[in-house]
Amino acid sequence: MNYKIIDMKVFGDERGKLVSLEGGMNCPFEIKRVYYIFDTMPDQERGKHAHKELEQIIVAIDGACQFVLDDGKTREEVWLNRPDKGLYIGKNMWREMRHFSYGCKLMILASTHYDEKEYIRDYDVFLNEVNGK
Ligand code: T46
Repeated sequence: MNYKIIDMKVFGDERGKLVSLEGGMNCPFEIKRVYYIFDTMPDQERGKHAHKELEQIIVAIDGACQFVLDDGKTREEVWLNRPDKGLYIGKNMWREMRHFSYGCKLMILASTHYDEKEYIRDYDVFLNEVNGK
């Protein structure tokens, strides 16, 4: 499975806490894009796609949600619920996001600019890409 949880160093003192992500260091790729997801709803699902090239780190800055990760052979569920844990997802991994807490906020660091052509949004096409060759 081409994903892992990254434990981020927390710089904390009486003023609060701070986490830093740096491309090529604790983030394993150079960061080309940052986007965030907010105003999420518990009954709504997102994702349901894979990427041919994109690598990402996803952080639940606030709240929680569940990721389903699928490499075409195995499915695993991962909860994101801490701002000091990042979910790294590599290439060719199907992802689904669900069970969002109200007001969950996700920050995502991405290795490429946005390119809709690089998405695989059909699960059968994904299975064919990863298993069918
Ligand atoms: C992913 C998960 C975690 C853009 O115009 N630029 C962007 O950088 C992104 C990410 C999206 N968009 C547009 C494309 C759609 O019209 O925003 C709209 C919503 O995107 P999407 O339905 O793909 O959102 P999610 O939450 O299903 O998936 C997103 C990312 O697209 C995806 O790469 O891994 O978050």
